[in-house]
Amino acid sequence: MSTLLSPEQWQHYERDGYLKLGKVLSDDALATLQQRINDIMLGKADIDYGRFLMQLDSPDGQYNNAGAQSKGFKGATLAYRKIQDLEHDPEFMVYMQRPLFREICACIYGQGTPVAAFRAMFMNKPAHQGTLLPWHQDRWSYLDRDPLITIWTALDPATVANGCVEVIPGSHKRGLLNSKHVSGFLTEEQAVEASSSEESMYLELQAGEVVLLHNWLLHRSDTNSTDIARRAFSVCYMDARTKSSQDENYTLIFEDDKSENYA
Ligand SMILES: O=C(O)CCC(=O)C(=O)O
Repeated sequence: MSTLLSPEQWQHYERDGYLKLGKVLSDDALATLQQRINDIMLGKADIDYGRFLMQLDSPDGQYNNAGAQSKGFKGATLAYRKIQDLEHDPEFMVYMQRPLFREICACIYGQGTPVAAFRAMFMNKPAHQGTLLPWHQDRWSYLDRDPLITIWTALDPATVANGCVEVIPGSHKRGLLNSKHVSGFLTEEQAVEASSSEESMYLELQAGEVVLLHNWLLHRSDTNSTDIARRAFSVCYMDARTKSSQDENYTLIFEDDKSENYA
């Protein structure tokens, strides 16, 4: 039973496939994560960089020209596009394990279900850069079941001009649109159709605000034409019993907790 989110909020989430939660990070907690991610990008964090996937931003905004998606440091710069495996960083892990997120996962996967991080990633649109991310749904064909929820936290104001996430409300109900693509990207024809949708909307957020995203919700994001970076932390939580044919190990975030009183 959810205590932190109201039935109306859950109805909104089920209908539209997304839900804005408002400000979840206090100013102090926000400043801590902003500083931490900059330290990681600049090579100043006391972490084993070999455990983190780090991808540089695209020089021209094109998705296919973004840097290699591989483990390890790629140089001291704020121009990273993606940093994954942040569950290995204590500051980000503490945030991911907040009771609010535990409760949301319990509502989605069922009380007591162990929950792992499929991915915990920093998604960045550096000032006057950024990479266009095409329309897609978040699913991966090598998993034996689909992860259902992503919790996306704005670490900077996210606006249309700096490349906030754009969604098509309710599109999660259409099911998987391109089951042939390993990670849920649409075909060219499907993407053209999605782009002409008059129903799409931009998820503009203040820094520290959070939005829940159903993993089948159609979404994309553009480049950044402003002086302000668009940093965000996006965590896809999945049932920890999920099996991957790629032999990957996933970090447990919430243990199998049968207690009714964990919130
Ligand atoms: O942050 C973005 O621009 C998009 C991120 C995304 O696709 C995700 O979090 O699943």
